[in-house]
Amino acid sequence: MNRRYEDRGEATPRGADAEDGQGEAAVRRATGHRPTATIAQPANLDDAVGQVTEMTSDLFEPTPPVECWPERLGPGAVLLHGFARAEAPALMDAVARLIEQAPWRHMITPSGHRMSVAMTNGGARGWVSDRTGYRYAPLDPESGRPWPPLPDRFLRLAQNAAAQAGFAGFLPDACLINRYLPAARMSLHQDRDERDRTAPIVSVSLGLPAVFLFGGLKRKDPTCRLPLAHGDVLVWGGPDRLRYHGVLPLKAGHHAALEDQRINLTFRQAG
Ligand code: MD3
Ligand code: FE
Repeated sequence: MNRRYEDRGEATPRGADAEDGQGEAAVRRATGHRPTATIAQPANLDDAVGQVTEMTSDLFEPTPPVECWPERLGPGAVLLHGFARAEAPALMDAVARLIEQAPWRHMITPSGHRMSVAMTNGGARGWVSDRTGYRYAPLDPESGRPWPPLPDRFLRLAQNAAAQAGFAGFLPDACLINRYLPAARMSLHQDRDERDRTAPIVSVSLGLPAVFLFGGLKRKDPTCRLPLAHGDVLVWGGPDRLRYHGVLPLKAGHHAALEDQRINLTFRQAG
């Protein structure tokens, strides 16, 4: 990730918002279709819906129907509404075990600001930031040990989601785990620290809802606001891979399972 703009965001509380304001009039959902199908009634959407229904039906037993539908946001970007919802408790168990090995920490940006989002990582590589810059590192700088391995369940979910969005063969080696408490945010930035940018990024939202901002390939391009709910999975690849994006300050609330938190898993092919 290029967090140069995170610095500015942390210093100026409305940073991401300010970016958003100017282009608001021009903003429109880039999506081609509205959510009109569910697991129970997959009839009238395109093939992708059938695939999602088929590939996720196992996950939803024994408590169907859980709503799950794909929404195309761009040529390489798909929002899989509810895709991880049935699995969320198991994902949270895995996160709880992982943070025993690699606890949450607030990283410091190169300009010396403490990020409002707490982070940790799983996988062969983890994203780190400090005064010297941003990078993917094989060792947790806090412990000097390798990051905890990617739980199998994480890997399967990320690969299934990528395949649904048309990115077969996704093999993430890094999972950055972000924890938002109320007011935490992520300013508009690009993710460009990964070596292979032909691979997509898969992100899983859990807990409190957030408003995601996605912009264009240039910082000044207008942004769209996209509400992200518990269980939503985003896939960004191809021509959308380098879009600017961010998260507005988290609104306080209570989520039945995650209480006052939002947790976001982002899977990357970093090395
Ligand atoms: C669009 N995280 O960790 S995930 C990040 O919700 C990050 O915690 C946000 O941005 C979060 O870098 C957003 C969705 C996401 C992730 C990567 C992208 C959207 C993206 C890369 C390119 C374009
Ligand atoms: Fe990002």
